[in-house]
Amino acid sequence: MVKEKVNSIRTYDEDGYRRRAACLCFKDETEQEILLVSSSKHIDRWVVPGGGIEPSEEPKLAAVREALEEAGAQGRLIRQLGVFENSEKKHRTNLYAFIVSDLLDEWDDGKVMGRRRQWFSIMEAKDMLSHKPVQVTYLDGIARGLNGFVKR
Ligand code: UEV
Ligand code: MG
Repeated sequence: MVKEKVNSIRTYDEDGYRRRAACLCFKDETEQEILLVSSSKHIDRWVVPGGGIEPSEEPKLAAVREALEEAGAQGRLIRQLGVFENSEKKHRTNLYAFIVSDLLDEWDDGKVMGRRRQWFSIMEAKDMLSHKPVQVTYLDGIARGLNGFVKR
């Protein structure tokens, strides 16, 4: 199914790269499990929820909006993780860490395109994202101790 976003206008940075924002949606503060959503084109592939930043929209707000639209996830942003470039696709993604507090039973993409969502360990997620090499690098800075505690 092809997604049609009626009200979305793409924005670009000074290099002509499309501006995106995305959230690593963690189950809790231990940051051991993240929520991925199914790809719009291939329902059997998983991606990090995210998408285009709209005109005059703050990157953080775009990231939170995409988590809600694509995953039905509500929660709070806890930090910025950086800007990740996809030189092949010519887009740059502002990435944030987000702690999920609620998963809505009904959400936009669930209804409109049957988008799925699922929790994965960080290691599993890296495997699932191998078809999106830049998204694998989103997880590089996410450290897990042996017993699951984040070491900083
Ligand atoms: C991506 C797709 C993007 C789309 C869109 C889409 O599909 O990437 O195309 O962007 O991305 O994502 O679900 O490489 O990267 O149509 O999230 O529809 O597989 O698979 O070539 O706006 O940025 O799932 O990731 O074609 O640009 O160009 O956009 O969201 O969320 O704001 O609509 P996957 P592949 P490119 P577009 P975005 P979803 P949105
Ligand atoms: Mg998207």
